[in-house]
Amino acid sequence: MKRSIAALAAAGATVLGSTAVLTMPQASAAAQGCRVDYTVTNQWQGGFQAGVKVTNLGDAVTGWSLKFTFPDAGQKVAQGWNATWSQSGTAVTAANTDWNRTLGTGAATDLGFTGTTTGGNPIPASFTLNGVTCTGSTTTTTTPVTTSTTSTTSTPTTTTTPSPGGTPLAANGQLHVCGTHLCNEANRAIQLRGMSTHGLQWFNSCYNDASLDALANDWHADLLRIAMYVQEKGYETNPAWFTDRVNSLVGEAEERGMYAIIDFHTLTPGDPNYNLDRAKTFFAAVAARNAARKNVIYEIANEPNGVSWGAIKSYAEQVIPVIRAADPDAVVIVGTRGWSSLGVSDGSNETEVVNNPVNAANIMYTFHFYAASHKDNYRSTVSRAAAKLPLFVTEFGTVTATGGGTLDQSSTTAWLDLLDQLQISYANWTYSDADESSAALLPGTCAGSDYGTGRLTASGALVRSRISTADHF
Ligand code: IDC
Repeated sequence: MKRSIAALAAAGATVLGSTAVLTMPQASAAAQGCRVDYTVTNQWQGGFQAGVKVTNLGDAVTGWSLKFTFPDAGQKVAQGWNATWSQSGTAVTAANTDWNRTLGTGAATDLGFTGTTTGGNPIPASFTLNGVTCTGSTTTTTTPVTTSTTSTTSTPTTTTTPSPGGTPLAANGQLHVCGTHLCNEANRAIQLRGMSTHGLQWFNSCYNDASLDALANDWHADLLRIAMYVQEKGYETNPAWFTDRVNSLVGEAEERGMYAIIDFHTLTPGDPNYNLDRAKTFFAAVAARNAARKNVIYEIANEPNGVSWGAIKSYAEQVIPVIRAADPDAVVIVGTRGWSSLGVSDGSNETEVVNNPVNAANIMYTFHFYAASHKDNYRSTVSRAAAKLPLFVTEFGTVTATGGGTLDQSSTTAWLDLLDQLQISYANWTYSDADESSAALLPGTCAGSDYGTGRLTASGALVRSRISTADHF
Protein backbone atom coordinates (compact mmCIF):
# COMPACT_ATOMS: atom_id res chain seq x y z
CA MET A 1 0.00 0.00 0.00
CA LYS A 2 2.90 2.29 0.63
CA ARG A 3 4.49 1.62 -2.77
CA SER A 4 4.36 4.97 -4.36
CA ILE A 5 4.10 5.83 -7.99
CA ALA A 6 7.44 7.52 -7.76
CA ALA A 7 9.12 4.35 -6.51
CA LEU A 8 7.60 2.26 -9.27
CA ALA A 9 8.55 4.87 -11.80
CA ALA A 10 12.11 4.80 -10.61
CA ALA A 11 12.19 1.09 -11.33
CA GLY A 12 10.98 1.76 -14.83
CA ALA A 13 7.65 0.09 -14.21
CA THR A 14 4.31 0.87 -15.74
CA VAL A 15 1.38 1.24 -13.43
CA LEU A 16 -1.79 -0.08 -14.99
CA GLY A 17 -5.24 -0.46 -13.66
CA SER A 18 -4.97 2.61 -11.51
CA THR A 19 -5.60 6.25 -12.21
CA ALA A 20 -2.01 6.89 -13.19
CA VAL A 21 -0.13 5.44 -16.10
CA LEU A 22 3.48 6.34 -16.35
CA THR A 23 6.51 5.31 -18.25
CA MET A 24 9.70 6.69 -17.04
CA PRO A 25 13.26 6.83 -18.20
CA GLN A 26 15.64 4.20 -16.92
CA ALA A 27 18.30 6.41 -15.42
CA SER A 28 18.57 6.95 -11.70
CA ALA A 29 15.61 9.05 -10.73
CA ALA A 30 15.12 11.13 -7.62
CA ALA A 31 11.49 11.72 -6.83
CA GLN A 32 10.80 14.74 -4.73
CA GLY A 33 7.56 16.06 -3.43
CA CYS A 34 5.73 16.90 -0.29
CA ARG A 35 2.44 17.96 1.09
CA VAL A 36 1.83 20.19 4.09
CA ASP A 37 -1.47 20.39 5.91
CA TYR A 38 -1.28 23.51 8.03
CA THR A 39 -4.16 24.10 10.42
CA VAL A 40 -4.66 26.91 12.87
CA THR A 41 -6.19 24.81 15.63
CA ASN A 42 -6.77 27.56 18.15
CA GLN A 43 -6.66 31.34 18.25
CA TRP A 44 -6.87 33.78 21.10
CA GLN A 45 -6.05 37.43 21.74
CA GLY A 46 -2.43 37.84 20.68
CA GLY A 47 -1.78 34.17 20.06
CA PHE A 48 -2.56 31.07 18.10
CA GLN A 49 -1.69 27.43 17.77
CA ALA A 50 -0.97 25.61 14.54
CA GLY A 51 -0.68 21.96 13.59
CA VAL A 52 1.63 21.20 10.67
CA LYS A 53 1.41 17.78 9.07
CA VAL A 54 4.29 17.13 6.72
CA THR A 55 3.94 14.27 4.24
CA ASN A 56 6.92 13.20 2.18
CA LEU A 57 5.68 12.14 -1.25
CA GLY A 58 9.09 11.65 -2.78
CA ASP A 59 11.90 9.21 -2.10
CA ALA A 60 12.76 8.63 1.54
CA VAL A 61 14.64 11.47 3.18
CA THR A 62 16.97 11.21 6.14
CA GLY A 63 17.33 14.60 7.73
CA TRP A 64 14.98 17.33 6.61
CA SER A 65 13.99 20.88 7.17
CA LEU A 66 10.66 22.50 6.51
CA LYS A 67 10.60 26.20 5.70
CA PHE A 68 7.84 28.74 5.43
CA THR A 69 7.31 32.46 5.76
CA PHE A 70 4.72 34.20 7.90
CA PRO A 71 2.74 36.82 5.99
CA ASP A 72 3.05 39.33 8.81
CA ALA A 73 6.13 40.60 10.66
CA GLY A 74 4.32 40.43 14.00
CA GLN A 75 3.88 36.66 13.85
CA LYS A 76 6.33 34.56 15.84
CA VAL A 77 6.75 30.94 16.80
CA ALA A 78 6.69 30.88 20.61
CA GLN A 79 7.02 27.21 21.36
CA GLY A 80 7.10 24.31 18.95
CA TRP A 81 7.13 20.55 19.22
CA ASN A 82 8.27 17.51 17.28
CA ALA A 83 10.92 19.60 15.44
CA THR A 84 13.60 22.13 16.26
CA TRP A 85 12.04 25.48 15.47
CA SER A 86 13.85 28.67 14.60
CA GLN A 87 12.84 31.97 13.09
CA SER A 88 14.66 34.82 11.40
CA GLY A 89 12.46 37.76 10.49
CA THR A 90 9.33 36.18 9.05
CA ALA A 91 11.20 33.07 7.82
CA VAL A 92 10.58 29.95 9.92
CA THR A 93 12.52 26.69 9.85
CA ALA A 94 11.49 23.43 11.47
CA ALA A 95 14.29 20.88 11.44
CA ASN A 96 13.77 17.18 12.19
CA THR A 97 14.27 15.78 15.66
CA ASP A 98 16.19 12.55 16.14
CA TRP A 99 13.17 10.33 16.11
CA ASN A 100 11.50 11.74 12.98
CA ARG A 101 14.73 12.19 11.03
CA THR A 102 13.75 9.62 8.41
CA LEU A 103 10.58 10.09 6.41
CA GLY A 104 9.92 7.24 4.04
CA THR A 105 7.90 7.63 0.89
CA GLY A 106 4.37 8.51 1.91
CA ALA A 107 5.33 8.95 5.56
CA ALA A 108 3.94 11.85 7.54
CA THR A 109 4.97 13.57 10.73
CA ASP A 110 2.90 15.94 12.84
CA LEU A 111 4.58 19.11 14.04
CA GLY A 112 3.05 22.07 15.75
CA PHE A 113 3.66 25.25 17.61
CA THR A 114 2.08 28.01 19.58
CA GLY A 115 2.70 31.47 18.19
CA THR A 116 2.20 35.07 19.07
CA THR A 117 0.72 37.56 16.65
CA THR A 118 0.09 41.27 16.51
CA GLY A 119 -2.57 40.72 13.86
CA GLY A 120 -3.27 39.20 10.49
CA ASN A 121 -3.94 35.62 9.56
CA PRO A 122 -0.91 33.49 10.52
CA ILE A 123 -1.17 31.29 7.43
CA PRO A 124 1.92 30.92 5.22
CA ALA A 125 1.41 30.88 1.46
CA SER A 126 3.80 28.01 0.73
CA PHE A 127 6.18 25.50 2.27
CA THR A 128 9.39 23.83 1.21
CA LEU A 129 10.84 20.54 2.38
CA ASN A 130 14.60 20.31 1.83
CA GLY A 131 14.25 23.18 -0.60
CA VAL A 132 11.49 21.62 -2.70
CA THR A 133 8.17 23.43 -2.76
CA CYS A 134 5.37 21.30 -1.35
CA THR A 135 2.69 21.19 -4.02
CA GLY A 136 1.00 17.99 -2.95
CA SER A 137 2.46 16.18 -5.93
CA THR A 138 5.73 14.52 -6.86
CA THR A 139 8.15 15.66 -9.46
CA THR A 140 10.56 13.07 -10.70
CA THR A 141 13.77 14.48 -12.05
CA THR A 142 16.24 12.23 -13.77
CA THR A 143 19.85 12.57 -14.66
CA PRO A 144 19.59 13.53 -18.32
CA VAL A 145 19.17 10.43 -20.41
CA THR A 146 16.09 11.70 -22.13
CA THR A 147 14.45 15.06 -21.75
CA SER A 148 11.25 13.49 -20.54
CA THR A 149 10.10 14.67 -17.14
CA THR A 150 6.81 13.55 -15.79
CA SER A 151 4.87 15.06 -13.04
CA THR A 152 2.04 13.28 -11.40
CA THR A 153 0.05 13.37 -8.26
CA SER A 154 0.37 10.63 -5.79
CA THR A 155 -1.93 9.67 -2.98
CA PRO A 156 -0.31 10.39 0.36
CA THR A 157 -0.37 7.68 2.93
CA THR A 158 -3.07 8.38 5.42
CA THR A 159 -2.12 8.50 9.06
CA THR A 160 -4.66 7.69 11.73
CA THR A 161 -6.92 10.66 12.00
CA PRO A 162 -8.95 10.36 15.16
CA SER A 163 -12.66 10.69 14.69
CA PRO A 164 -13.67 14.07 16.09
CA GLY A 165 -17.03 12.73 17.20
CA GLY A 166 -15.42 10.01 19.31
CA THR A 167 -14.50 10.11 22.96
CA PRO A 168 -11.13 11.49 24.07
CA LEU A 169 -9.92 7.92 24.56
CA ALA A 170 -11.14 6.73 21.15
CA ALA A 171 -9.57 9.77 19.50
CA ASN A 172 -6.16 9.46 21.15
CA GLY A 173 -5.55 5.87 22.27
CA GLN A 174 -2.39 5.04 24.17
CA LEU A 175 -0.56 8.19 25.22
CA HIS A 176 3.17 8.76 25.47
CA VAL A 177 5.54 11.59 26.22
CA CYS A 178 7.13 13.18 23.15
CA GLY A 179 9.72 15.84 23.86
CA THR A 180 8.09 18.10 26.44
CA HIS A 181 4.57 17.16 25.40
CA LEU A 182 1.94 14.56 25.98
CA CYS A 183 1.27 12.89 22.64
CA ASN A 184 -1.44 10.60 21.37
CA GLU A 185 -1.08 7.35 19.46
CA ALA A 186 -0.72 9.28 16.18
CA ASN A 187 2.16 11.24 17.77
CA ARG A 188 0.24 14.48 17.93
CA ALA A 189 0.79 16.72 20.96
CA ILE A 190 -2.44 16.99 22.93
CA GLN A 191 -3.85 18.58 26.06
CA LEU A 192 -6.23 16.76 28.40
CA ARG A 193 -8.61 18.76 30.60
CA GLY A 194 -10.58 17.26 33.44
CA MET A 195 -11.41 17.01 37.11
CA SER A 196 -9.90 15.48 40.22
CA THR A 197 -11.96 13.61 42.75
CA HIS A 198 -11.76 14.63 46.39
CA GLY A 199 -10.43 12.06 48.87
CA LEU A 200 -12.19 8.75 48.25
CA GLN A 201 -12.35 8.13 52.01
CA TRP A 202 -14.67 11.11 52.39
CA PHE A 203 -16.46 11.66 49.07
CA ASN A 204 -16.79 8.17 47.61
CA SER A 205 -20.52 8.66 47.05
CA CYS A 206 -19.77 11.48 44.58
CA TYR A 207 -18.42 9.01 42.02
CA ASN A 208 -21.39 7.13 40.63
CA ASP A 209 -22.95 6.50 37.21
CA ALA A 210 -24.87 9.78 37.13
CA SER A 211 -21.98 12.00 38.22
CA LEU A 212 -19.49 10.32 35.88
CA ASP A 213 -21.97 10.49 32.99
CA ALA A 214 -22.30 14.23 33.63
CA LEU A 215 -18.54 14.62 33.70
CA ALA A 216 -18.07 12.79 30.40
CA ASN A 217 -21.14 13.94 28.49
CA ASP A 218 -21.99 17.37 29.86
CA TRP A 219 -18.57 18.63 30.94
CA HIS A 220 -16.87 16.86 28.02
CA ALA A 221 -14.03 16.10 30.42
CA ASP A 222 -11.10 14.16 28.99
CA LEU A 223 -9.76 13.11 32.32
CA LEU A 224 -10.69 11.89 35.81
CA ARG A 225 -8.00 12.10 38.47
CA ILE A 226 -8.63 9.57 41.21
CA ALA A 227 -7.25 11.05 44.44
CA MET A 228 -6.41 8.20 46.77
CA TYR A 229 -5.09 9.62 50.01
CA VAL A 230 -2.61 7.36 51.73
CA GLN A 231 -2.92 8.86 55.22
CA GLU A 232 -5.88 10.71 56.80
CA LYS A 233 -7.99 7.50 56.88
CA GLY A 234 -6.96 6.62 53.36
CA TYR A 235 -5.16 3.64 51.76
CA GLU A 236 -3.11 2.70 54.83
CA THR A 237 -6.30 1.87 56.74
CA ASN A 238 -7.65 -0.57 54.16
CA PRO A 239 -5.39 -1.30 51.19
CA ALA A 240 -7.74 -3.86 49.63
CA TRP A 241 -10.76 -1.57 49.56
CA PHE A 242 -8.87 1.44 48.16
CA THR A 243 -7.09 -0.66 45.55
CA ASP A 244 -10.40 -2.13 44.33
CA ARG A 245 -12.12 1.22 44.31
CA VAL A 246 -9.34 2.85 42.29
CA ASN A 247 -9.38 0.00 39.78
CA SER A 248 -13.11 0.23 39.39
CA LEU A 249 -12.98 3.99 38.81
CA VAL A 250 -10.34 3.54 36.11
CA GLY A 251 -12.82 1.17 34.47
CA GLU A 252 -15.71 3.65 34.86
CA ALA A 253 -13.58 6.32 33.18
CA GLU A 254 -12.63 3.91 30.41
CA GLU A 255 -16.27 3.02 29.73
CA ARG A 256 -16.98 6.70 29.21
CA GLY A 257 -13.92 7.31 27.03
CA MET A 258 -12.00 9.33 29.61
CA TYR A 259 -8.40 9.03 30.74
CA ALA A 260 -7.81 8.25 34.43
CA ILE A 261 -4.94 9.35 36.63
CA ILE A 262 -4.26 7.11 39.60
CA ASP A 263 -3.09 9.62 42.20
CA PHE A 264 -1.18 8.22 45.17
CA HIS A 265 -2.23 11.20 47.22
CA THR A 266 0.61 11.61 49.68
CA LEU A 267 0.44 14.90 51.55
CA THR A 268 1.35 14.52 55.23
CA PRO A 269 4.03 13.39 55.82
CA GLY A 270 5.58 15.15 52.86
CA ASP A 271 8.46 12.74 52.27
CA PRO A 272 7.15 10.15 49.79
CA ASN A 273 9.76 7.68 51.04
CA TYR A 274 7.69 7.35 54.20
CA ASN A 275 5.21 5.47 51.97
CA LEU A 276 7.72 3.71 49.72
CA ASP A 277 6.68 0.17 50.66
CA ARG A 278 3.00 1.00 50.41
CA ALA A 279 3.62 2.63 47.04
CA LYS A 280 5.38 -0.45 45.70
CA THR A 281 2.59 -2.75 46.88
CA PHE A 282 -0.15 -0.47 45.60
CA PHE A 283 1.39 0.27 42.18
CA ALA A 284 2.28 -3.38 41.57
CA ALA A 285 -1.40 -4.20 42.05
CA VAL A 286 -2.97 -1.36 40.05
CA ALA A 287 -0.44 -1.58 37.22
CA ALA A 288 -1.12 -5.29 36.84
CA ARG A 289 -4.87 -4.73 36.83
CA ASN A 290 -4.84 -1.81 34.37
CA ALA A 291 -1.95 -2.76 32.07
CA ALA A 292 -4.23 -3.61 29.16
CA ARG A 293 -6.18 -0.38 29.48
CA LYS A 294 -5.08 2.54 27.36
CA ASN A 295 -6.62 5.18 29.59
CA VAL A 296 -4.46 4.83 32.68
CA ILE A 297 -1.82 7.32 33.85
CA TYR A 298 0.09 6.87 37.12
CA GLU A 299 0.85 9.75 39.49
CA ILE A 300 3.22 8.40 42.10
CA ALA A 301 3.35 11.16 44.74
CA ASN A 302 0.84 13.98 44.97
CA GLU A 303 2.71 16.74 46.79
CA PRO A 304 6.12 16.07 48.28
CA ASN A 305 6.94 18.73 50.87
CA GLY A 306 9.68 19.30 53.42
CA VAL A 307 11.89 17.00 51.39
CA SER A 308 14.72 17.44 48.88
CA TRP A 309 14.43 16.83 45.17
CA GLY A 310 17.09 14.15 45.55
CA ALA A 311 14.86 12.19 47.93
CA ILE A 312 11.87 12.50 45.58
CA LYS A 313 13.96 11.35 42.63
CA SER A 314 15.21 8.36 44.59
CA TYR A 315 11.61 7.42 45.47
CA ALA A 316 10.58 7.77 41.80
CA GLU A 317 13.45 5.59 40.61
CA GLN A 318 12.27 2.82 42.93
CA VAL A 319 8.54 3.04 42.21
CA ILE A 320 8.65 3.53 38.42
CA PRO A 321 10.32 0.13 37.74
CA VAL A 322 7.54 -1.56 39.73
CA ILE A 323 4.95 0.05 37.45
CA ARG A 324 6.90 -0.65 34.27
CA ALA A 325 7.29 -4.32 35.17
CA ALA A 326 3.53 -4.72 34.96
CA ASP A 327 2.50 -1.92 32.60
CA PRO A 328 5.45 -0.94 30.41
CA ASP A 329 3.86 1.70 28.20
CA ALA A 330 1.87 3.99 30.50
CA VAL A 331 2.85 7.56 31.27
CA VAL A 332 4.07 8.13 34.85
CA ILE A 333 3.91 11.54 36.55
CA VAL A 334 6.41 12.45 39.26
CA GLY A 335 5.66 15.00 42.01
CA THR A 336 8.04 17.88 42.57
CA ARG A 337 9.43 19.71 45.60
CA GLY A 338 7.43 22.26 47.57
CA TRP A 339 3.92 20.75 47.16
CA SER A 340 4.59 20.03 43.48
CA SER A 341 5.56 23.62 42.76
CA LEU A 342 8.76 22.63 40.90
CA GLY A 343 10.47 23.80 44.08
CA VAL A 344 9.20 27.40 43.94
CA SER A 345 7.25 27.23 47.22
CA ASP A 346 10.51 26.10 48.88
CA GLY A 347 12.55 28.95 47.41
CA SER A 348 13.96 26.81 44.61
CA ASN A 349 12.96 26.41 40.96
CA GLU A 350 12.80 23.98 38.04
CA THR A 351 16.57 23.89 37.48
CA GLU A 352 16.98 21.29 40.22
CA VAL A 353 14.90 18.93 38.08
CA VAL A 354 16.31 20.01 34.72
CA ASN A 355 19.85 19.40 36.01
CA ASN A 356 19.03 16.14 37.73
CA PRO A 357 16.07 14.50 36.00
CA VAL A 358 14.53 11.20 37.02
CA ASN A 359 16.29 8.39 35.26
CA ALA A 360 13.30 6.93 33.41
CA ALA A 361 11.60 7.38 30.05
CA ASN A 362 8.00 8.32 29.31
CA ILE A 363 7.55 10.42 32.43
CA MET A 364 6.22 13.87 33.20
CA TYR A 365 6.58 16.17 36.19
CA THR A 366 3.79 17.52 38.37
CA PHE A 367 3.00 21.17 38.80
CA HIS A 368 0.17 22.32 41.10
CA PHE A 369 -1.22 25.78 41.71
CA TYR A 370 -4.06 27.48 43.57
CA ALA A 371 -4.99 30.57 41.58
CA ALA A 372 -5.62 32.93 44.51
CA SER A 373 -2.28 32.03 46.15
CA HIS A 374 0.07 31.35 43.24
CA LYS A 375 0.43 34.00 40.61
CA ASP A 376 2.98 35.65 38.32
CA ASN A 377 6.21 34.17 39.67
CA TYR A 378 4.69 30.69 39.49
CA ARG A 379 3.35 31.36 36.00
CA SER A 380 6.74 32.53 34.78
CA THR A 381 8.32 29.38 36.23
CA VAL A 382 5.86 27.24 34.30
CA SER A 383 6.42 29.18 31.07
CA ARG A 384 10.16 28.69 31.41
CA ALA A 385 10.05 25.10 32.62
CA ALA A 386 7.65 23.99 29.90
CA ALA A 387 10.38 24.42 27.31
CA LYS A 388 12.54 21.88 29.14
CA LEU A 389 10.32 19.53 31.11
CA PRO A 390 7.12 17.65 30.26
CA LEU A 391 4.66 19.11 32.79
CA PHE A 392 1.23 17.94 33.90
CA VAL A 393 -0.97 20.04 36.17
CA THR A 394 -2.64 17.12 37.91
CA GLU A 395 -4.27 19.45 40.44
CA PHE A 396 -5.16 23.11 40.59
CA GLY A 397 -7.67 25.21 42.47
CA THR A 398 -9.46 28.39 41.51
CA VAL A 399 -9.18 29.51 45.16
CA THR A 400 -6.49 29.71 47.85
CA ALA A 401 -4.16 26.84 48.72
CA THR A 402 -6.34 25.91 51.68
CA GLY A 403 -9.00 24.76 49.22
CA GLY A 404 -11.24 27.59 50.45
CA GLY A 405 -11.46 31.37 50.28
CA THR A 406 -12.60 33.51 47.42
CA LEU A 407 -12.53 32.35 43.88
CA ASP A 408 -9.91 34.26 41.90
CA GLN A 409 -11.42 34.40 38.47
CA SER A 410 -8.78 36.57 36.81
CA SER A 411 -5.84 34.53 38.07
CA THR A 412 -7.63 31.30 37.12
CA THR A 413 -8.23 32.65 33.63
CA ALA A 414 -4.60 33.75 33.28
CA TRP A 415 -3.47 30.29 34.38
CA LEU A 416 -5.79 28.35 32.09
CA ASP A 417 -4.93 30.58 29.12
CA LEU A 418 -1.26 29.83 29.78
CA LEU A 419 -1.85 26.08 30.09
CA ASP A 420 -3.86 26.12 26.85
CA GLN A 421 -1.08 27.95 25.02
CA LEU A 422 1.56 25.57 26.31
CA GLN A 423 -0.72 22.54 25.77
CA ILE A 424 -0.29 21.49 29.39
CA SER A 425 -2.92 19.06 30.62
CA TYR A 426 -4.80 19.77 33.81
CA ALA A 427 -7.29 18.52 36.40
CA ASN A 428 -9.22 20.74 38.80
CA TRP A 429 -9.61 20.15 42.54
CA THR A 430 -12.40 18.99 43.07
CA TYR A 431 -15.31 17.24 41.45
CA SER A 432 -17.10 16.89 44.79
CA ASP A 433 -19.73 18.55 46.96
CA ALA A 434 -17.27 19.35 49.77
CA ASP A 435 -18.30 22.41 51.76
CA GLU A 436 -15.35 24.49 50.50
CA SER A 437 -15.08 26.92 47.61
CA SER A 438 -12.77 24.73 45.52
CA ALA A 439 -15.51 22.10 45.14
CA ALA A 440 -17.39 22.15 41.83
CA LEU A 441 -20.70 20.83 43.20
CA LEU A 442 -22.97 22.49 45.74
CA PRO A 443 -23.07 20.86 49.19
CA GLY A 444 -25.60 18.02 49.27
CA THR A 445 -25.34 17.28 45.54
CA CYS A 446 -23.93 13.78 45.99
CA ALA A 447 -26.87 12.74 48.15
CA GLY A 448 -29.11 13.12 45.10
CA SER A 449 -28.92 12.14 41.45
CA ASP A 450 -28.92 15.54 39.75
CA TYR A 451 -25.47 16.56 38.49
CA GLY A 452 -26.74 19.23 36.11
CA THR A 453 -25.46 22.78 35.78
CA GLY A 454 -27.94 23.93 38.44
CA ARG A 455 -25.83 22.07 40.99
CA LEU A 456 -22.55 23.85 40.21
CA THR A 457 -20.71 26.25 42.49
CA ALA A 458 -19.08 29.39 41.07
CA SER A 459 -15.84 27.46 40.75
CA GLY A 460 -17.61 24.54 39.08
CA ALA A 461 -19.30 26.82 36.56
CA LEU A 462 -16.04 28.58 35.70
CA VAL A 463 -14.05 25.39 35.31
CA ARG A 464 -16.80 23.65 33.35
CA SER A 465 -16.92 26.59 30.93
CA ARG A 466 -13.23 25.98 30.18
CA ILE A 467 -13.21 22.18 30.12
CA SER A 468 -16.30 21.76 27.97
CA THR A 469 -14.96 23.65 24.93
CA ALA A 470 -13.89 21.63 21.89
CA ASP A 471 -10.68 19.64 22.16
CA HIS A 472 -7.93 19.94 19.55
CA PHE A 473 -6.97 16.32 19.21
C1 IDC B 1 -7.56 19.56 50.94
C2 IDC B 1 -9.06 19.41 50.91
C3 IDC B 1 -9.63 19.53 52.29
C4 IDC B 1 -8.92 18.56 53.19
C5 IDC B 1 -7.42 18.80 53.14
C6 IDC B 1 -6.63 17.85 54.01
O1 IDC B 1 -9.60 20.35 50.00
O2 IDC B 1 -11.01 19.29 52.27
O3 IDC B 1 -9.37 18.75 54.51
O4 IDC B 1 -6.99 18.65 51.81
O5 IDC B 1 -6.52 16.61 53.46
C7 IDC B 1 -3.50 20.39 48.06
C8 IDC B 1 -3.67 18.94 48.28
C9 IDC B 1 -5.11 18.60 48.57
C10 IDC B 1 -5.77 19.68 49.41
C11 IDC B 1 -5.80 20.97 48.57
C12 IDC B 1 -6.52 22.14 49.25
O6 IDC B 1 -3.18 18.15 47.23
O7 IDC B 1 -5.14 17.38 49.24
O8 IDC B 1 -7.09 19.30 49.65
N1 IDC B 1 -4.44 21.33 48.24
O9 IDC B 1 -5.87 22.48 50.44
N2 IDC B 1 -2.39 21.01 47.67
C13 IDC B 1 -2.61 22.33 47.63
C14 IDC B 1 -3.92 22.55 47.99
